[in-house]
Amino acid sequence: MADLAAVKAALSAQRIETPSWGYGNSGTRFRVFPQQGVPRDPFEKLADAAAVHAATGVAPLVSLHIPWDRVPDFGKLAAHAESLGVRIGAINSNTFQDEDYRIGSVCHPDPAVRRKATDHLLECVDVMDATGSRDLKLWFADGTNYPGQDDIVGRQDRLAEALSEVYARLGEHQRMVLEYKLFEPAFYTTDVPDWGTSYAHCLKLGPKAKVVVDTGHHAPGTNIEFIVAFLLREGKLGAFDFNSRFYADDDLMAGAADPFQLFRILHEVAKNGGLDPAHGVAFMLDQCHNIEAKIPAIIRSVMNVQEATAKALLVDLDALRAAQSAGDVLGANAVLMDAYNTDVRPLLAEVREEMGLSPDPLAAYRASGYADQILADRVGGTQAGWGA
Ligand code: LRH
Ligand code: MN
Repeated sequence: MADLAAVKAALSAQRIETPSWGYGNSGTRFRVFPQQGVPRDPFEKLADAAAVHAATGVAPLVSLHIPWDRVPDFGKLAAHAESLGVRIGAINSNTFQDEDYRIGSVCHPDPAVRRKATDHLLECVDVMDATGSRDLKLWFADGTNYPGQDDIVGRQDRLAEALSEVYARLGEHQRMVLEYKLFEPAFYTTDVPDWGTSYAHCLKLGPKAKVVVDTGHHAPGTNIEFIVAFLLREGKLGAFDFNSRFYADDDLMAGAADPFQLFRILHEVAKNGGLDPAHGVAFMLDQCHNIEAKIPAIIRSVMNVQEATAKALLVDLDALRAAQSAGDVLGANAVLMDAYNTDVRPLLAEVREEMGLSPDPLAAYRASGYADQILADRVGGTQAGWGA
């Protein structure tokens, strides 16, 4: 039987990082539907993140994206975060929106473009120095659209060169976490398409380089929890970008499309020490709220991750191991399904109350009046978005 006190302690100690871009306008290539009350700058994005943390108690970190969140003084932004009770987390680079990056950035055939892209990554490390962030989060849109367009091995050489230059720049307590993605915006090759490619580059780079698993970046039918278990065993799982999808990189709310998959992932995380802060796994959301209210959507997503985590922590590991070693296929599966089929909402409500919070974060947010306040305050100016 799971130790309930230990389960509750782990749940109140959970830390989920929310994405600054999740608070801004976003959409698809067909339309971006702006919403009233959306932040106009990184300071207002931090305020929205603080509202999520106030309601949930487990979301004190906000990841930034450069240049979307570029400000003249990142120290001042970090101090503003502190004053709101949150902290700046991972710094995301962006080498996918500049005109020069049409056929690549760090993998581009032109050394001048590669230099520009690498300098941007180095600038992001400067930002980390100013914000006190641990992680440089790297995702490259780099790839090709047609066979023969460029040399696959040549592009890997260029990627490795840029990564090793940036790796050498990292401070003692800093890391780089390398995200992979099967396709889009490139549709023939993607230079970091899968966990194996990211893992291989991270192995070569060294202990400060780890893999990011974005749950929306796999081919349909991929067993993501296998990848998670493998990377945890190797000590190379750096971070998650949680979201969910029905088809491709839909970036829907975590746990919305496939709560059972999120549970299976968190089960591998929980049983392999991934929840232990010493393991250094960052749990981030990477989502876009194209049609739904953004702050409630992020609160709901944090709750979905909490529920999947609670169910994973309730797995009776002794019974599971006993059934597994006995080759009791149905017995072992039943142990996991018992945990998954457990309604953990009363347990989480209790944990929140013991943390001095409302048992229902969404009701707490509604009661805070924050939504009406930002509607009234945020008139005029330019709403934040991807600027794509
Ligand atoms: C790429 C990605 C990456 C971010 C972007 C916002 O699809 O998952 O993590 O840079 O979304
Ligand atoms: Mn991502």
